[in-house]
Amino acid sequence: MPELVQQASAMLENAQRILVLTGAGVSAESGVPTFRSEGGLWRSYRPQELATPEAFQRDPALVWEWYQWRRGLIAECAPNPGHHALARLALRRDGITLVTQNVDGLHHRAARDAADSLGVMNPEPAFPLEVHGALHRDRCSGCGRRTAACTEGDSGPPDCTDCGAPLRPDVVWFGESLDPRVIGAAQEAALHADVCLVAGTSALVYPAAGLPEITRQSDGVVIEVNLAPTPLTASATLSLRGPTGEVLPMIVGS
Ligand code: BJW
Ligand code: ZN
Repeated sequence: MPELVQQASAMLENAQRILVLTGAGVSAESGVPTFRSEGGLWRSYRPQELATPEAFQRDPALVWEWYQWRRGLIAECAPNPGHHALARLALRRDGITLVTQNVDGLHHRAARDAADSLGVMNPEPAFPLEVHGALHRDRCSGCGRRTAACTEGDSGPPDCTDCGAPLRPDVVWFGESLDPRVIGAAQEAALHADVCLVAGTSALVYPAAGLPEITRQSDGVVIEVNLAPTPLTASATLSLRGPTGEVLPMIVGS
């Protein structure tokens, strides 16, 4: 492991452009449940009943209640050393594109903390492309207008004040298209990256899971950090086994 850490650090140090792709594992040490690992949400809940447009049409109150519960959980969580290390990396160096599948907003919070502690005015370079949306926003299911997440509405989703359709969390459900500008920017960054650093994702959900392959096919290297093997492991240049909260600060600096 120390040798792999050294190799990964050197690859990152020498890279001009780095794409970092994160998943739920990066927030696990903050107390945010993952989806598919032990204790993950999809081990107790069926995604078809909660995270599809059909589920929301069938039972908007159930889906809304589940997301309000998750918003409450996330409100109790704070960024961990993995988030902090990535945020500081993005503010210290040019050429870093952070892409997250997470909807918890913890990378944003880490970016603001890092900007404060480094005395940097603008935290934006450390804000990730959020390819699966963000829980801190709602979106109207009718007209698409985005608003800050509603903290009320325990008995079901509130109605849009513009068109009267129910609000929903501004996240991407199965079978829904990702915002083409957001996933397009991530794919562009993957194409030009010398290194794709993939942290805490099962790499099962497409198109996000295809980003490392784009880097690899354009002669970049892929470094994976995960507690367990994934479909990416076999083709990764380096695969580091361990918690992201410990391994990321070791390879990108803290
Ligand atoms: C640690 C750790 C620690 C734990 N340290 N590691 C190509 C092939 C097959 C299927 C498809 C395909 N293209 C599209 C599809 C369909 C589908 C898909 O990919 N299905 C597969 C699952 C089979 N994709 C879609 O539907 C996407 N849309 C789309 O493609 O649009 C075009 C289209 C339109 C119409 C019809 C068909 C296509 C949308 C996907 C949206 C995913 N949404 C969710 C929910 C978001 C909202 C919410 O939060 O509720 O996104 S599902 C869930 O999975 C969430 C996550 O972002 C995503 C990925 O999960 P992630 O982050 O990888 O977490 P886990 O839990 O899976 O893994 C955690 C990992 O961390 C594990 O490996 C652990 O070992 C590790 N770990 N602790 C280090 N401390
Ligand atoms: Zn509306």
